[in-house]
Parts: sequence; C-alpha cells; structure tokens
Amino acid sequence: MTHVSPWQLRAAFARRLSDMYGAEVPAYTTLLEVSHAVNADVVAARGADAERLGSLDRVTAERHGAIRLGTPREMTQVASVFGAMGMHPVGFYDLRETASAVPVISTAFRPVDADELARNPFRVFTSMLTTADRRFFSADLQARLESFLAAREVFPPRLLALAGRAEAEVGLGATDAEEFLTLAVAAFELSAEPVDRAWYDELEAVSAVAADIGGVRSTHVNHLTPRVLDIDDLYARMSGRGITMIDDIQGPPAWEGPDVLLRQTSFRALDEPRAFRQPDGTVTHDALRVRFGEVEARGVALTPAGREVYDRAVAEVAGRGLATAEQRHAAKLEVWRRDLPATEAGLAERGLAYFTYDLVDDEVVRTPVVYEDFLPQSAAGIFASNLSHDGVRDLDQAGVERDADWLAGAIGRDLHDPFEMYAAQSSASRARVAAELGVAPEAVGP
Ligand code: OOG
Ligand code: NI
Repeated sequence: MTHVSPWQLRAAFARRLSDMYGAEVPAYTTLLEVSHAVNADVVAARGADAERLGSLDRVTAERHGAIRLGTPREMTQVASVFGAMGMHPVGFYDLRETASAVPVISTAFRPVDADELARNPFRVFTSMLTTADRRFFSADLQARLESFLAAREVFPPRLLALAGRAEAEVGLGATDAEEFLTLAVAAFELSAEPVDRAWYDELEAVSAVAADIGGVRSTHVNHLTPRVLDIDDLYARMSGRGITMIDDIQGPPAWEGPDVLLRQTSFRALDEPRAFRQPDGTVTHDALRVRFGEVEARGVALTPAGREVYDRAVAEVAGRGLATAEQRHAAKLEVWRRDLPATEAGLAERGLAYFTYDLVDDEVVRTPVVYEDFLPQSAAGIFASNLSHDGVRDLDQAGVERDADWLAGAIGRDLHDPFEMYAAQSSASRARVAAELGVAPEAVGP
C-alpha cells in the first residue's frame, strides 16, 4: 500500500484546511486571489530577483494558520497531530506582556529542516490560554474555566491514535492517511453547536480571546495567512476591492533597503453568524466577530544582534504615540534609515542577519535565510486592531510565570530555538564552502 509521508500529510492538510476555511470565510478566497495576482505581477516585473526569498511555487502555496487552545492536554494532543505532519514546536511567545494584553502563551508548529520547509512550509501559530494568570482570571473564574475546558474533547481519540501511529511510523498508509486528514481538518472547523451566551459574555468581559478559546466546546482556525511578495500592493488592491483593512502594516516599513523579518496586515474581523443558547434555554441567532484575514511578507532572519536593533527601532516608534498610520510609517522609515544597513552586504558585515553561502562557478554566493517565525509585537498589533476592546488586566495581581521551559514541560516536547536553527543552517553552509575552497570557515563571507 502507498505510504504517505509526513510532508505529504502536511501539504494535503494545508490544502484541505485552506479549502475548508475559504468555504467558511469567503473574503479569505478574495485575499488568496489578490495574493496570487500580486505575486505573479512581482515575478513578472522583477524576474529571478523577486524569488530570492522563496520560489513563486513555494510562496504561492505558503500559509500559516493560527489556532487557540485551552489546556496543556490539548496542546500535547495538537503537538502529536502536527508531529505526524513533520511540524515541531519552535519558539516561545508571551502575548500577555504586549500592549493588547492577551492572556495566552504561544509556540509555532512548523517544519524545521530546510528541505522540509522547501517541500511545504506550512506552519501554525498555536496559543494556549493562561487560566492561572490572576491578572485576568479570579480564582473562581479560573476554577470554572478549567472545569469547562477539562470536560470538552477537541481532538477525537481516533485522530490521536492515527497521529500517534503516524509519528511512530513516519507516515501512514493511504487509507489511514485519508481518515487522519479528514478528522484533522474537521477538528478545526467552526462548530454549529450553540454557544452558551452567559458564559461567553462573562469571559468576553475579561478578554475576547479568552471567550473565543474557553467560551466554546471546540476549536477553529482563527486565520489562515497567505504570503505575498509585495504587501503594500496587496494592501492597496484589497482596499480597492472595497475590503476594509486595518490601519497599519505591522513590522518593518516599506523602504529601499532589504526586507527583514516579517510584515503583516489584515482585513478586519467579519461578522459570522453563530447560534447562542440563552440563559432560559432558547436558541437565538447572532454574530461573532473574531476571525480575520491576515496576510504577510517575509524577509531575512535577523541574528540576536539584528533583532535587538529591530526591537529598539519598533519600541522607539511606538513610544512616540503617533496618531495615524501615515505618521507611524514615516517615523519607522526615519528610524530604519538611521539604524539599519541599506544593503544585504551591510547586514552581513555587521552580523545582523543570517545568510547561507554556496559556491557557484568558483564564486561564493550569499543568500538570505528567510525568517520562518513570528513577531509578538506584530501579533499584538493585529490582535488590537481586530478586537472591539483590549483585555482587562488587573495589574495589582502578580502574573503567573510562564516561559519556554514551562511550555516544553507542559507538552512534553522540546521547543526548538529559532536563532539556533538559523545559525546552524548558516554555519553548515559556511563550513561546506570552506571545505571546498580549503580555507577556514571564517574566511567565507560575511
Ligand atoms: C495568533 C496571532 C499571531 C501572527 O501572525 O503573528 C499570529 C492569533 O490570533 O491567535 O498569527
Ligand atoms: Ni497570523
């Protein structure tokens, strides 16, 4: 029987999830159409240079999803479902400390090897509610929330059994693969089950994200994000189609220098019809506005030194408290031109970004390493633009300590460190070229 490998499961899952989400959120389909048109136009206009950060095929198929879960148990289960598809937890993000105060901690499940990323780069930003954080949840609310979450079943046993087997056997036979994919996609579909109105509202008063996670008995895709080669063009074309975008493009500004890290924006969260069970038992129909349409452009991964420059620049602009998106963009541009090298060579010389090296016709060729991860401040900005109100955080209370080690312990898997992975990729390529040239690795580059 045909064996379906982890990357084939991942690619099929990404495709089916995209089809499912497109049926649920038609504006996402518009976003995909516009993204494809932008990418085709960029490649037509700029040629091979446009594909330095990823081939048109890869970028066209590329998505990240965002999902939100309630408990370490659910995180452990999803880690196995994603593990079956060759996706592993990378990085740790704490969104509680950001400006919009969202009570979650997160990691990203994604392929970790360059060749796996090249086959299919699908990644999922995965958040978990911090129910024990007193700044958000009283002891009473925590107890009720945890018992609500303990009683729900987000991932059916059959899905978990297949995931476990796929992990152990590195793939599945065709029939099992089909069942695994069907169950996995279904686990992320929006449920038609009526939402308990009083419970949802009680959580929403604390945080819209807490209600989205803990107010319902299932999970769903929050957004699926395509990648574009020109996000400014995408923004203009979406607006031109009458779709309301959030005010800003988060992250770096549009500028003449190298694309670094990640730029993201979104169309505003849309009303989606949902059924509600009222306290008197009747079912009514209303709408919730939690899912939005994000889009992103990716640039070169920065080293810890580069990241420091980036974080300082972003903080400086935020600190100016500017009123409009135009002013914020102008300020970013000014700070960027002052603090960041205007060329890839400049980034390499100052050790601010990661590159790989190859020998082509006896010449050393330097290629940027694409940033495959996320930015918590950007995530917070997207959250803030899409929530009707920020979370309520009681700063008289002490927050519960949560870090990468805690999350690794909770899900029983190590979290990969993104910086270490980029550095390893860069130094392996340097060593290869050095060996071919018969020189020391430090002699290759910068
Ligand atoms: C996740 C927000 C983070 C991103 O692209 O930074 C994210 C969420 O909304 O649950 O997806
Ligand atoms: Ni996202």
